[in-house]
Amino acid sequence: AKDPVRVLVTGAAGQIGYALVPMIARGVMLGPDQPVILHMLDIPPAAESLNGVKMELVDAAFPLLKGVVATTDVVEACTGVNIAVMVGGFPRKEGMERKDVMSKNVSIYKSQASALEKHAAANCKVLVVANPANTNALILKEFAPSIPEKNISCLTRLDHNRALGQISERLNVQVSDVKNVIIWGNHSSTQYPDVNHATVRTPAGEKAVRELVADDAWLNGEFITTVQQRGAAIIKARKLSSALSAASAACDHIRDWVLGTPEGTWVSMGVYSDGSYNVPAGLIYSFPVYCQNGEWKIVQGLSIDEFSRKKLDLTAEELSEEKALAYSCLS
Ligand code: NAX
Repeated sequence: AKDPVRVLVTGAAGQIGYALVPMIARGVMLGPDQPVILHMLDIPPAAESLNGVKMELVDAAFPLLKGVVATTDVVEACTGVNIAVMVGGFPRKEGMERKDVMSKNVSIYKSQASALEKHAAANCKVLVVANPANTNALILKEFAPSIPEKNISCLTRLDHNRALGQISERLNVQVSDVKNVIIWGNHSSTQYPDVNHATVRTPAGEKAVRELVADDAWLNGEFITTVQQRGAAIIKARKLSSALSAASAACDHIRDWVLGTPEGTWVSMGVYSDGSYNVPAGLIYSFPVYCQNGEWKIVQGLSIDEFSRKKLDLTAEELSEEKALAYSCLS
């Protein structure tokens, strides 16, 4: 039998946490033959509720779940973890300035970076979900210099999956037959959902999404804004932000990272830019990636037309501004 993998979920008493921990304990993230030990962190006001989640995990009698650590102590939470899913953060409340929210999250991610660096297992993989996800991940990277940058990422897989879902609905095809959409840039409304290289599996072979949809006005307009604004549409409908889809996307992200992407299929991940596609180096930016042997690699050589170029640059500019704002909170 395999040794258990220790998975940290921060903000585990929150809504994404509540959807995510049972998925992990059922093997959705790491596979049906991989035992897990869950580490759950939240802050003292949520301690009682966190303990309730722990009670439910015990009550669910998950065969793969070999242990649960539920704590408000960041060192205890981070000790020995192989995977860290950072969902905890400070939400933007009505009337708050962007800078105030940034400042709260910068201080959270700075201190959690140090705890992970000192206490996590060697080669721990980190996924930041909490917003502003790309910039929180960047702060985490800056303050955990001994964690290799290839081990730090942020979640744009939900946006990626939303794009697959929109194409599947529009063409009335199975979502599992659609692949290779791309989310470029920030997990925000400036993200660029790109279908220029996406395909659909049909009985007559693989066909380009552009060819099948045959409506560039929709693909360059409503499709993009629907994906960009989907989070807001969920809030409007549910009076709560996306949770089950975010939790599921976090599992997809880690699963593909650890176990690999299928041959010929890429996914979107927020990763440290090396300057590929003329995206400024030093930002955490969402790119198309292949994963193999536990490592991601940016897909190279895709053609970028003029329309796309502008959109890649716009979301990069927003990330550069966020980075500057985050740094101004440090001083
Ligand atoms: P909730 O407010 O339900 O849960 C957040 C939890 O984090 C709370 O239990 C809170 O007590 C805890 N927390 C706050 N500060 C903490 C700290 N310093 N250490 C540990 N825990 C802490 O929010 P939820 O709906 O679960 O969303 C969580 C985060 O995900 C938010 O930042 C949200 O904006 C972000 N999202 C990111 C998405 C993505 O695709 N990247 C999509 C979904 C979601 O909007």
